[in-house]
Amino acid sequence: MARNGSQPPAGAGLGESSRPRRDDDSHRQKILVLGWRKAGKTSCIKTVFQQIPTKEVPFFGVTQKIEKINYDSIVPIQIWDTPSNFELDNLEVPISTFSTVVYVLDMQQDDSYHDSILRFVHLMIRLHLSNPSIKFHMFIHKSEVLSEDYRGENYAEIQRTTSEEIEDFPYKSLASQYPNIDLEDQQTISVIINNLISDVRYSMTSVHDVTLRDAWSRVLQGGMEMLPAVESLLLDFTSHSSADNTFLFDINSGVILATDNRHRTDDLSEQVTEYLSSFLAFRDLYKHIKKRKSSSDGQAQADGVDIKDAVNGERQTANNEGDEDQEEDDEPTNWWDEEDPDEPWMTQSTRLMPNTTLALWQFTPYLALVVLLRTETWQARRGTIEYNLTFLRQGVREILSVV
Ligand SMILES: Nc1nc2c(ncn2[C@@H]2O[C@H](COP(=O)(O)OP(=O)(O)OP(=O)(O)O)[C@@H](O)[C@H]2O)c(=O)[nH]1
Ligand SMILES: [Mg+2]
Repeated sequence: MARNGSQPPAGAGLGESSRPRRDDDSHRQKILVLGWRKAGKTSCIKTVFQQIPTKEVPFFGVTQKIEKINYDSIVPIQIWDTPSNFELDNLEVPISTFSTVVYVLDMQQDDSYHDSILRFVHLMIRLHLSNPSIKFHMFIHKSEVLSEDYRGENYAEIQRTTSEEIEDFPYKSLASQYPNIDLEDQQTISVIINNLISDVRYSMTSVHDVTLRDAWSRVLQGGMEMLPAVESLLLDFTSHSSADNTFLFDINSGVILATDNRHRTDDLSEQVTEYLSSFLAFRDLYKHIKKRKSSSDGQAQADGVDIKDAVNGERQTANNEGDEDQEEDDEPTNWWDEEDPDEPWMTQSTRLMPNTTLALWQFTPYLALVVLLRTETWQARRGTIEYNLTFLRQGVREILSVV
């Protein structure tokens, strides 16, 4: 797991390196994170995208000014963490800069969440009128604090109140600010209301469990234009390999980027996410694996223990695919041009129950593939599965190269 022990170098992300490198951040999708004071905005961002341990969450200070957090995944993103007194009018960039807004609402604050919902609805309407393609997510946060019954009740109540407030909003009061939209016309308003109500995605979240990663997974997937193509490749792989489910993970954040969507349930995604984060907790053990070039014959070999050796007691097979991709040019043009085919990628399998096995392959420096399948299929068809994997990997590369 040679490259996983540390954070990827800034600006060396997967998506980013598939296109010309730029010093500015205009190529990043911008995600604006808003919310009431102490709702948990900074915690939602930093525990996932900067891997700050949950125990440090109580010590995040008050956010005083906008902080931009860059993260390189399939799609390079920039998350804007805002102070609670943030006003749209103080934004120094046009609203069209943002692809997505995440509104964090503290679900345990029953006394203030109605005010927070009103604020969300007001912001959402103004953002939507300025940029109708913007996507809205509400993280109903700190959910682990409430009992299960109470949590479900609050969750439903917050969604219901938000929809009601969208319906009841005095749209006419914004008519002078948006002269191009006829906010006096009831039919126009009805269309806006319907769009807004159906567009908000709600997620219950907590920094203490996998729900937060799941919510970010919905946010990131919403911004991936290539998602359907990747999903259909995963589906193809799953059926040709007689597997049950396949998940493509962003390794550093532990966020699912795509799945085959076959018999998938939220519970299953949560279990697989949990598995991956538990497994990656051991990543530091392997960070010293590095490739050693033998001076005599130029052969590369792994130095130290690789994950497969450690977990399964088996040899790591060198990953020889991608040779044909190596171009003569000195200038790397695609991210895989920088990949070393002899790099000891991590791979691991776990028998979860007598009949169920989870297998994991590091797929690129930043992506891991997790496959859930029957143990007997794994034992009988492992060679075929690894063979299919080379095609899946190639397919994903091709999709990413045209993005
Ligand atoms: N129980 C619980 N507390 C949380 C969770 N996430 C954050 N908190 C707590 O909420 C408080 C505020 O968290 P922050 O992330 O600083 O909130 P913020 O919205 O960025 O706050 P400001 O920047 O001051 O507006 C901290 O004391 C955290 O410990 C969670 O999932 N569960
Ligand atoms: Mg903050």
